[in-house]
Amino acid sequence: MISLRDKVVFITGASSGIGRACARAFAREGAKILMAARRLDRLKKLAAELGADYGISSHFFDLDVRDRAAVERAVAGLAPEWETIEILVNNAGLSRGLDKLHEGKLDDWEEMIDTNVKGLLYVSRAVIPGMVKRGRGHIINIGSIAGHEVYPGGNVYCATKFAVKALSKGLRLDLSGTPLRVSEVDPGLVETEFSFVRFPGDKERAAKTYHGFKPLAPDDVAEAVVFCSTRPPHVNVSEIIVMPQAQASSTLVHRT
Ligand code: NDP
Ligand code: 8X3
Repeated sequence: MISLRDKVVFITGASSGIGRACARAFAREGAKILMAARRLDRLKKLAAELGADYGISSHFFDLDVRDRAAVERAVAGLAPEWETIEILVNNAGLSRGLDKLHEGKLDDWEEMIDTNVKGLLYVSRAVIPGMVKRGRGHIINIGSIAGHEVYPGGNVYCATKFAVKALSKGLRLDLSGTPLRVSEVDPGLVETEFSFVRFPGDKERAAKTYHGFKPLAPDDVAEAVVFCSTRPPHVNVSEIIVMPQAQASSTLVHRT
């Protein structure tokens, strides 16, 4: 197993859900945590928790991954202590709506594509050259079961997660011959703010997503992420699909 002690781990979308759980899980291993999201108040609170609970140092900044110039500026402006990113967790992402494609809202499409695909690309493009130069690094993309199976109304969200899959595979090919690793962790239903973001203003519908079965907790996913990153250097966990026991596929969830 590789020790994560004092390694710089950069997590996008650390203000909530899976990203937040990843920050805690890596901090538990003694890593130095670099966090970005738009809700700075949340990151500030989490940074204080990480220090109090695990005695590690963390650094956070406000970032909208859709803003290409801001991503470039933020990564280029990191202090020497934080610029040596060893693990990048590309987690920031969201879904909007569950409309049939021919009835879909174009703004929703733009937001999902800009965040889940272009945002992931901007962050990767800014961070990976440093990893290549240093000859060390691991990129862990958070995909989804939605990147394996399309479900009704999932159209564009699923397309973004299929894109994440293609980008993980493409990156692995392009980094061949370097010591860098590329993993993808693809969860099924995880109870986070995800559904509340998908159905803004409809809390009842959002909550229903998780009714009648035990969904994954963000920690379940974070454990898989940490597992990928702690394998010996010759091991690359390419892909992990992690689902609730009650979820057999994107479309079949046993609810009682
Ligand atoms: P949450 O809504 O709880 O968290 C999403 C995180 O992404 C937040 O921290 C949010 O931060 C951040 N984020 C969203 N848009 C941006 C942006 N433009 N710039 C920077 N950060 C952004 O959802 P999850 O934890 O569930 O989602 C995390 C990832 O997991 C996503 O990629 C999602 O697609 C994926 N996933 C989720 C599953 C689930 O069932 N929950 C299953 C499979 C995959 P802020 O708003 O503060 O910017
Ligand atoms: C999130 C899981 O099934 O709601 O990626 O799309 S699902």
